[in-house]
Amino acid sequence: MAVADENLNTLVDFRHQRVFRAQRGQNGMGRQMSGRGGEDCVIRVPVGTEVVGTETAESLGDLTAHGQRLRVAAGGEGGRGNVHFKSSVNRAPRRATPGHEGDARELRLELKLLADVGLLGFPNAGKSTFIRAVSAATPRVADYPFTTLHPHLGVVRIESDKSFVVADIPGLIEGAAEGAGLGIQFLKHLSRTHLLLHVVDMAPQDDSDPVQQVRAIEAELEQFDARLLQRPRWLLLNKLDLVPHEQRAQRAARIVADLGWTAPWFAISAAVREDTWDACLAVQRFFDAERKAREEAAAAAVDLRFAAHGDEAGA
Ligand SMILES: Nc1nc2c(ncn2[C@@H]2O[C@H](COP(=O)(O)OP(=O)(O)OP(=O)(O)O)[C@@H](O)[C@H]2O)c(=O)[nH]1
Ligand SMILES: [Mg+2]
Repeated sequence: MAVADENLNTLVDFRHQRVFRAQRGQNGMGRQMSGRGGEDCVIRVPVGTEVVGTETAESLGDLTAHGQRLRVAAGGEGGRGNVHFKSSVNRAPRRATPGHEGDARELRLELKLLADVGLLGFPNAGKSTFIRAVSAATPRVADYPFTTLHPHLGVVRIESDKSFVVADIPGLIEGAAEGAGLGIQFLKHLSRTHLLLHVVDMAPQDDSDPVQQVRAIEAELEQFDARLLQRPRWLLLNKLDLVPHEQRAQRAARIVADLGWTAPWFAISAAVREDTWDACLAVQRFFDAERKAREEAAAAAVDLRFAAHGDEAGA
């Protein structure tokens, strides 16, 4: 039995213990006693864990809420006691069945973060700086690549009852899909997000070109999972503060035009928190609209059902 536990954040405990055994069922006994069923073995996993059967590679389920339980293998059944074999002929049977071993099953646990928004970008683009600017999360920020080695989550609280979760993941570089840099292993954390924020350094100190950098990340995404490219993705043109005032609008407009970018984009400075909040408000509006559309679709489905029943009644 796997149980989601919000107090756990990682699967590291499973490095040490890899085999879990539920109890074997007890044998059946005399005196009208059946053997007890084997006790379930409870495995605590972080919220967001997906359990996959290794043999079939089939997902057995997602544990997405604290306390949610998933039966991944059955414990041993108890044996039946002699009373089950009693008949009019044999009133004191000496028979009972043995208890059984439980299922043995090889499983793979995969932890996927439950974030609404995923940050994406080259190392040093300013992803961690952004999440620090807009949430209470405090991932390390430094001027060398691969400062972030593990994903971090930050909650962006817009109003008391409106918030969304952003995942900061390690930077990607060209060739990540083939394992360069920290590789692309972290992209799986983006699989459940609804919106990607692609952070780009719009004022690179070397001669790299922001447009090229966006294209490079897109190519990695496509290689990893083309569906990620279909996901809504907005641009955060970061480090605006490094661009002289009079060039800002023009520089941003040129990048957007060169990319042929049609989705929303924002020129921001994560370091001095310029326009970072505007971007977050837009993200919240995106989720509000998404929720409204979902609710309307659900309401329309109900209407249709009523209409269908109405027709039946009329016929
Ligand atoms: N001037 C300026 N510097 C910034 C801004 N945002 C980030 N930086 C700097 O850029 C460097 C990298 O920032 P990080 O937030 O660590 O970048 P990251 O994208 O998380 O990098 P990795 O974790 O290595 O992938 C740090 O030195 C930051 O201080 C910004 O808006 N303006
Ligand atoms: Mg970082």
